[in-house]
This record gives sequence, C-alpha cells and structure tokens, in this order.
Amino acid sequence: MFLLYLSPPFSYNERLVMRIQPQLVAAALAISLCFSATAASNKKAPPTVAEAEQFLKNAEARLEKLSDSAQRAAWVYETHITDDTEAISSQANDISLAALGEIALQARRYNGLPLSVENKRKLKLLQLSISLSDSKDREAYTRLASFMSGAYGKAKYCSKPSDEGSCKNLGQLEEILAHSNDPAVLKDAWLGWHKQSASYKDKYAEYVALSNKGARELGYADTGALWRSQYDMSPQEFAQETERLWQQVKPLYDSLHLYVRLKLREKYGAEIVPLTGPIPAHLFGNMWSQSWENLYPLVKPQGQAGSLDVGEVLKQKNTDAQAMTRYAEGFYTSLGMEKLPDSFWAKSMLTKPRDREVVCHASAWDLNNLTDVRIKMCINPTTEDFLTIHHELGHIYYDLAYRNQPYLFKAGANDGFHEAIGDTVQLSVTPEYLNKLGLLKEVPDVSQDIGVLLNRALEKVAFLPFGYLVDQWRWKVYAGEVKPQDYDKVWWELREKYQGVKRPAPSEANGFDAGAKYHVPADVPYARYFVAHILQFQFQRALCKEAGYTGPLHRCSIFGNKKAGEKYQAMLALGTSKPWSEALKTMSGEEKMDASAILDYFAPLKVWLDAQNKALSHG
Ligand code: D0Z
Ligand code: ZN
Repeated sequence: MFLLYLSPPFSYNERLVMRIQPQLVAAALAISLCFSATAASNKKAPPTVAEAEQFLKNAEARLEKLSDSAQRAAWVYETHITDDTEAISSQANDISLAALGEIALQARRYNGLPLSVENKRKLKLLQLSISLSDSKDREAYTRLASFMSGAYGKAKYCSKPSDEGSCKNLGQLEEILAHSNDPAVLKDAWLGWHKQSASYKDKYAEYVALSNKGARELGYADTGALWRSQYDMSPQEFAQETERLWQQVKPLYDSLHLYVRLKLREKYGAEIVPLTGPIPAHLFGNMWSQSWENLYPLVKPQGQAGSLDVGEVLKQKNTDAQAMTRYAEGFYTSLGMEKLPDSFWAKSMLTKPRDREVVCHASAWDLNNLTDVRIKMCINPTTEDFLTIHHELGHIYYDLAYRNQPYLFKAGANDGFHEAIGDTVQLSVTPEYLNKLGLLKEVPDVSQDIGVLLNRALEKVAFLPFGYLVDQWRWKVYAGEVKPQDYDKVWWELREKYQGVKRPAPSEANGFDAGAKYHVPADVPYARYFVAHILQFQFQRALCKEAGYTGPLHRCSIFGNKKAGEKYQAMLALGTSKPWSEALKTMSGEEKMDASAILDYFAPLKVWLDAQNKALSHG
C-alpha cells in the first residue's frame, strides 16, 4: 500500500532476520563451541536442569555480545548496495544460519526437563528456526535466497524491449497503477510487472524444498508449520484462529467490495466490471489490489471531503523528511514515551541518497538491542509516507520498550503485535489531530465521518483478505499440496475466493504471479499483517477505554493521553517474555484475538455501505 517508490533488492540478511528470530543469530556459533567439547559425554548421561540453565545462560551472554554483526552487515548493504557489501552480508548470513541451526538442534536435548517457565520459553524460542546441517544445502539455500531477492529488486518491465527508455521499475509501475484511469494502461503495467517473477519460479521451488528440509531437521512437518508455530499454539490452531477471524470480518469486506464494484462499473463500464464474480485486479489503484485508498477520489461520498489527505499541505510547507519523522515521534512522546535517541537521527536513512544504490522499501532496525535503533526509508511529503513513518516508529518504540528484557525476550509478543503497534497509532491520526498539527485546514464535522471512515476502510478493510491469502498459498506450497505447475492456478483460486479479484488476462504458461509480491521471493511470513489488522483495532479500543473515551470508536484519538500511553508501554515492555495472550490481557483484559473491535470501528460505515449498495443496485 505504501510501496510507491523504488524497491531495490532486500538483502538476504533481512529475510533471515525476519524469519529466524534475529536475536539468536551470531551467538549460536559461540554456544556450539562451548558444548561441542562435552557432547560425547553428554550422550551417555541425560542432561540435568543445571546444564540446561548453563546452556541458556551461555547462549544469552554470547548473544548479547555477538548478535549484531549480521544486522550491521545488512544495514550497510541496504544503504550502500555494491557487490562487496552484498558478499559481506551474505557471508554473515551463511555463518549465522549454520550457527543458528546447530544451536537449535542442541537446545532439543533439554526439552522436557523441569525448568522454570521462563527458561522453558527460552528453550522453545531457540527451536523456532530451520536447521540445515549439510553445508551444501545451506549454501544452495542462501544462494537461492540472494538470487531471488536480487531478481525482484532489479526487475523492470520494458514495454518496447529494444528501447531502454521504455523500461520501468516497480515504483514507476505502482505509480501508474495508483494514478492512471486508462484501463489499457493499467492492464499493461499490471501484466508487465507480473511477467518478471517467472524468471525465479524454478529457483523458488528449489528453495521451498531446501527450507522444508531445514524445518524437518527440527521436527516440524514443513516450513509452513514452523511459521504457524510462532503464535503460542499449535499450527492447526493458528490456522483455525485466522479462519475464524476472517469469517468475522467477511461481511464487512463484502459490503465494501460490492460498493467499490458498483463505482468501478460506473467508471469503466459493464464490459470490464461484471455485476457478479471477481473484478479484474488492475483496477484497484494498487499492484496487488491489497489496499484501495487510491480509489478514494473515485468512490468518495458526494459532498464529503474525506480529508485525511495532508499531502498538499506537507508539500506547501516544504516539510522535509526529518520534520515528517518528528511529527510521528511527537505522537509517541505525547503518550509519555521517550524521545528518540540522538543516534536515531544521526544514523537513520530518511531520504533517498543521490550518489548510490539503496533499498528504499521502508524498514525499522534494532542494531545493538539497546538504543541503536534506526529507520531506513526514502521519505517524500505524502500522506502515505506520513502514515508509514508512524508504522515504522511503532517497531522502534517496541524495540526501545523491551530493551531491558533478557536477550531471548527482545521481540514482539508475536510478529503480529510488532506490526500492529504503529498501525494502532495511525488510527489516532484523525482529522482533529491533523488540524491540531496545522496539517489540515478544516476539521470536518460529524456529518463528514462517512468519508473519513470510507477512506480508512479502503486502506484497512480492503487489506484483510490479501493479508490472509498470501500465507494460505504458502502454507499449501510448503506442505507440498501445491506443486510448481499449479502455483498460478491455486494463487488465483485464492485471490478469487478471498479478495474477489481476477487476473486481467489468462495466466501465462509457467507464470509465477505469487512471486510478484515482495514477501514471496523474500520469504517473509505474511500472516503477521493479517493478525495485525485485527489486533490494531483491539488495541485501539482498549487504549481509548483507558483514556476514558466513550464516543464512537472511529473518532477516538489517544494523542496526548498519558494514561493510555502507560498501558501501551507496559505491554510493549514485556517483549516476548510471556505468551502473547498474557500481553494482550495486560492491556485489554482480552485473551483472544477478536474482530469485534474492527467491526465496531466501521459499524456506521457498514450501515451506509449497505444502504448505498441497495440504492445503486436498483438504480
Ligand atoms: C528490517 C522489520 C520490522 C520488524 C519486525 C520485528 C521491517 C519492513 C516492512 C515494510 C512495510 C512497507 C511499508 C509498511 C511496512 C511492508 C506490508 C504489509 C502491510 C503493513 C502495514 C500496513 C499495510 C500492509 C506490505 C515493515 N524490521 N519482528 N520490515 N508492509 O526486518 O529488521 O522493517 O512490507 O498498514 O505488503 O506493504 O513491516 O515495516 S527488519
Ligand atoms: Zn512493519
């Protein structure tokens, strides 16, 4: 949704870090050294509690010291892309992966011992990774990962193959998807981008096989099962939970989908937009139809401003990247949270450098597990970027909040929590708040609520089925249920079933449309974003309650509320020291994920959409 700019290659490092508990990386080697000497004798005698405690203690001590080397290599690579920095970064990853696998295998020795609750949790966290003991496999795995990530980042679509001037990168193609109204131009940009991923389809299939091998070494059925195991429940339970949540929100999505269908039909005609069945995917203002806020001008209610749009004012005021970031920081400090450390301002990359290649795709980094936190982003004065900075600082404030936890607990309660922190803050970026900042001239009155809500729904509700289906597809692929020859077939079955969108043209022979979404070649799990889109409304409902707010949920902003801030901070400070349901309980009193909060939030819009749909369908 906010990916409007060039996305050069993500480093293999980042993927590794996101997939395999970053904090464990460098220390594993150290631990394997400590224990290899005694391995032979350990085989005979069953391990003792004292040995397990020592194992964990050594692990954490070494981790504290060693963990950041791969992260630093990745940072340098992504902010100065050269062959050399890529080599250094991949090398660091290979070492990390080897070490991480070894330590995960060793940790299994201590399973079942009567350890403290905390140590049991640490031991389990250590085993949430893959292990490729065979160095040939491991090298192939890291090589494939680098290749795919590079291929995605470098991909260009040249409408006239002989003319370099006709070539466009992802950022430029996304720009077309966002702003053109010519269906032929949209379709060309869409199809052009979706041609690129075929080049790494075979590599992806090889990579999946190796990844599964690594998951099986540690006893998981496959890599999908490993991913679903990261939520303090069994893989089956997590699949059931996400399905339950999807069923809860589906009626809301259906109402939005129908309303947008009718508006698109008015604009593009019955030929292109059918009355029933899936809608062509190139018409939603986004390469993946994953969020639709670019359609707001087309679908906005008559006479409504919608007015979350601060782009014009930001440009007028010549707001630079640092000032944009200060606005977001200002929100968090208004809750009583600390100011960002000086090093954040000194070391972050906030703008696109002119003299070198960088990865512009926004990201948040925690380099030394203390206060060396940074963001890397190519900020422009737009509404999208304004909101994305709030998302990234959510990661940063989480990192800062849990910095006093023991090493293994420096992570989100689960990855969905990490993704939800900044998005929750985005919900408090209301017209009233923007007006307070001087970024919005007029505060729309209550009668304008529908416009604002619709704008937000195009962003947040439209995302839900996409957030769900990406990993539905990957779970099947990793489980071996879907073979390469059926990648596209099943991808589009899911896209039609959940999003109600269809391919603008028949599938290509040997195409790889799933691979056209960054997180697939980069192998970053995606269910976390679905979870986050449910949780952020639960968080918001709890924080607004704490703030003593009693009005309609969509009009609540917790800006400046220290009480809400304290509640939030207390949850953040737990890191992953407790199962996520306990973290949720400290804040909201709830123990389960619950979509009733997002339904509450959009309740007035649902009524309005259904009325519109009735009128438009009959009109
Ligand atoms: C470099 C991770 C975060 C810490 C994880 C801790 C990181 C990058 C990723 C970037 C974005 C691009 C703009 C917003 C986020 C991304 C998805 C899905 C999405 C998200 C929010 C939303 C709508 C959609 C997309 C991020 N740190 N465990 N990751 N978003 O690995 O160490 O920086 O891809 O409202 O499809 O756009 O989450 O911030 S790191
Ligand atoms: Zn994020």
